[in-house]
Amino acid sequence: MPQEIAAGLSASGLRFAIVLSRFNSFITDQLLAGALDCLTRHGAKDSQITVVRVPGSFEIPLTASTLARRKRHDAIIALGAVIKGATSHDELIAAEATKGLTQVMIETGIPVAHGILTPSSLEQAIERAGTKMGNKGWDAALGAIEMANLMKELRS
Ligand code: INI
Repeated sequence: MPQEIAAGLSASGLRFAIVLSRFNSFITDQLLAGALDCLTRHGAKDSQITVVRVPGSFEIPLTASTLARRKRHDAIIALGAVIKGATSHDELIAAEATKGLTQVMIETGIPVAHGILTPSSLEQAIERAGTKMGNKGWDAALGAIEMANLMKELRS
C-alpha cells in the first residue's frame, strides 16, 4: 500500500484571515457569511478569525501578502466578485488578482484560498453566493481549512 497523506477538516486551533473586497459588496457580503459559517461549523472560534476589508479584488493580493508575511495566520481566504462588464477591465483585474494570490502562496508558504468569483453576469454571481450553485465563500473556507491542516502535517 502506498503511503497516503490526507489532511483533516477541523478548524479548531487554526487562525484564518479573510481578505474581503468591498466592490460588489451585495455579493461579497454573502461570500463572507458563507466563509464564516464554514469556519465556525468546522470548529473555529471568532477569536481565530480576522476579516480585512479592501476596496476591490485588485487590492486583495497585496493585503494577503502583507498578512502572510506576518505569519500570524495558518491560511488566508480571498473573497471578491469580478463581474463581466462592457470592457476587458474585469478580465485584467481577475487575472492579476489570481496571479497575485498564487505568488503570495508560493513565496510565503501560507495557503491562500481563491474565493474571487469571475461570473459573466450578475445572475451567475448570485447563483454562486448562496443560491443555486452553493456559496463559493463556504467552498473557499473549506479549502483553506484542509490546506492549513495539510501544511501543518507536511511540515511536522
Ligand atoms: N473590483 C472588483 O472586485 N470587482 C469588479 O468587478 C471590479 N470592476 O469590474 O471594476 C473591480 N474594480 C475595482 C478594482 O478591484 C480596484 O479596487 C480599483 O481599480 C482601484 O485599484
